[in-house]
Amino acid sequence: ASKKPKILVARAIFPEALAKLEESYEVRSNQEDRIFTPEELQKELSSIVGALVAGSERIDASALANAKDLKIVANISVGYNNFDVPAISAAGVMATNTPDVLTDTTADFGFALLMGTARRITESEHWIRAGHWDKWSIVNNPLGMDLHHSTVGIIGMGRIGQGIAKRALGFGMNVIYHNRSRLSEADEKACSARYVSKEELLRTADHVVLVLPYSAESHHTIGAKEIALMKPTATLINIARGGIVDDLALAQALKEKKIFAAGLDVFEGEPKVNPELLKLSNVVLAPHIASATEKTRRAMVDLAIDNLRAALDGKRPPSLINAEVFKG
Ligand code: 8YV
Repeated sequence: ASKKPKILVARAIFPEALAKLEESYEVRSNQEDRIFTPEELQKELSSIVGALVAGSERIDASALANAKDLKIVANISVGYNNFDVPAISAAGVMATNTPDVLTDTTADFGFALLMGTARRITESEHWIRAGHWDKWSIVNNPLGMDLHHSTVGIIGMGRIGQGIAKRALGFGMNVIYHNRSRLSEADEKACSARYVSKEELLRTADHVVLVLPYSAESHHTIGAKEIALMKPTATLINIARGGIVDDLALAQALKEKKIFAAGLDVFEGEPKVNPELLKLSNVVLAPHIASATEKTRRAMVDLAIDNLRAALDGKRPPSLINAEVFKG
């Protein structure tokens, strides 16, 4: 029998990263990438000391019920709404995420979605493929909304929100934001962002970008009532989490042209997408890819591994969420 500590890698990772892990650990890997059922996950966690997981794995009291040897769950993701942190802490398990390494890549994508939505890029491609180009005219084109000199309203002004604000400055945009707490004066200055109430943001922004973490409090931050405050010319971008937006209310509003368009990277109940959204042309859809560049996904896996190794070596993991569990 191997004396190496046993770990679980719950989703497929890059083969080189897996090979390195196998030098130090007995790895139960899941390279076939079939998502575990809650019962399977509970069983998998019962015989290991550390686990690399992703948003697809819900880590709560039930998942941890038999995890007597578990020391760390390392999320390959910055958002950790798949973690019930109090339950993980109660089980004496360290929880970690992957901040910073994905900030710029995710902010880039937020901007890509913003531009693609405002300027109707996917609709334009469909227009060409459907053979409509020969009917073009000055007025009959996929006419979009401008970004330059418009007002962008960012809800959730953490690292990624600030990254979007800095990019917006390059487009001469006016940046307003809303957040649980105000940024320091220095941080506000660095991205020339003005703090406003959520209501003022919704009423005045030409483009609303959502980058806040998901929680019970942020559930349906944007629903019918909030959309009603927005300009009919406004766009809405969600790169945060499904559930931050009431997708059905959004689909209804887009159908009735209450707002101009939406760009969505995340969905309620993903990977399923509300069928009402799929019927619309004024929505740009992406399959949760804001962090998905080769370089960044590798950096996320590497940071999750650094967290796992540190915890199993008795060191403080670099991105520890529940500091109270660490006994140095
Ligand atoms: C992940 C993400 O790809 O980091 C996050 O919060 O949403 C993405 O980068 C996804 O959560 C997979 O775990």
